[in-house]
Amino acid sequence: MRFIHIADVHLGAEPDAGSAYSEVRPRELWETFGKVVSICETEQIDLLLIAGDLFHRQPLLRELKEVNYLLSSLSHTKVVLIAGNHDYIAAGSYYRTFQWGENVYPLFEPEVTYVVFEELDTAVYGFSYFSREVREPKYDSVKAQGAAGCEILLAHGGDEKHVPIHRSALERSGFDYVALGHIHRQHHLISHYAVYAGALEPTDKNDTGHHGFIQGEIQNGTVRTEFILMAKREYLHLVLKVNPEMTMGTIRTWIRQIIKERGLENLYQFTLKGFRDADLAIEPEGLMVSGNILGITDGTRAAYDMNRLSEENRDNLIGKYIGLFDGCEEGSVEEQALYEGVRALLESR
Ligand SMILES: [Mn+2]
Repeated sequence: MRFIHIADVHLGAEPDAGSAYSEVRPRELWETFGKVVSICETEQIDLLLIAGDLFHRQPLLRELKEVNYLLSSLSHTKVVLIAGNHDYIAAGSYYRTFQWGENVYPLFEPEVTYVVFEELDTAVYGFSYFSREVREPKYDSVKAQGAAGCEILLAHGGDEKHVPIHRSALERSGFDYVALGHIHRQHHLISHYAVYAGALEPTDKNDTGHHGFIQGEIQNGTVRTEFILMAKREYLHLVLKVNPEMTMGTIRTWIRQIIKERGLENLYQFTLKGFRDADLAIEPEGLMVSGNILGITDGTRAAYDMNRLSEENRDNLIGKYIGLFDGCEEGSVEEQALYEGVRALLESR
């Protein structure tokens, strides 16, 4: 039995991307979702598992029609989905009445139910959110019922306000695979057994790292999973260590070079660290060389020549202040206080 597990597609979101991309980003979420569906078709995947938050908010009727059109085009793949905390089943939700294609199986109940696919000897379990928050650890008591040879749990949450998940309880639940959603970072909760697919595309500037989906196979009770990179863009938070030889011009060239190497499509946040020339004033706005830089933080320190400053200021407060830090360790809080203090004293002179 071969499956693809996706989560947190967040269709309808308008990610806080750089101004250069904010207009195309909502469409890209749809395109990547469409790409996953076409992979299911070309590879004749048996099951597509959608572990919640397919939509960023209450889905519009036309959005459901669009999704259903894509999913109904699948000639072989069965689709199972649950609603998460973002697309929870509200009182007036179109999820309540929507007529899905016959290969689509929503588990839209507030308590666990399951669907059995006899031809795959597989059962998929899950429940949906009916409110933005569910604080009960509802997965703790869920158990595989032996409804089929292969049993899968679709689950959404794992933090305090969204169904806290206890690993030990999950381990005892008896499933062959737990397809998790909600946490946007792809990772194994329990190796190969309980896996967060991560958001299909990053939807927030803090969704750093690779994004895509999980492709897996269950054979004779053995699960193999693999992460497939799929997202069109990645958010990168990078630290640049400057040195006193650098000017604004060289830093600008450096940033351009990094963006070229790491991908023009990606979205960047830079933090400058290290020692800059004491005469160099860093203006982050002057370093915004491309529309896909979301921010630049200056954390550099002026490279003061402490020996020279101490000599020149032997008779005043600056010299005495430097003297207090004699022998302080590199990178220590004391050293930081030394540089901050000297800067303040020089500026107030
Ligand atoms: Mn969620």
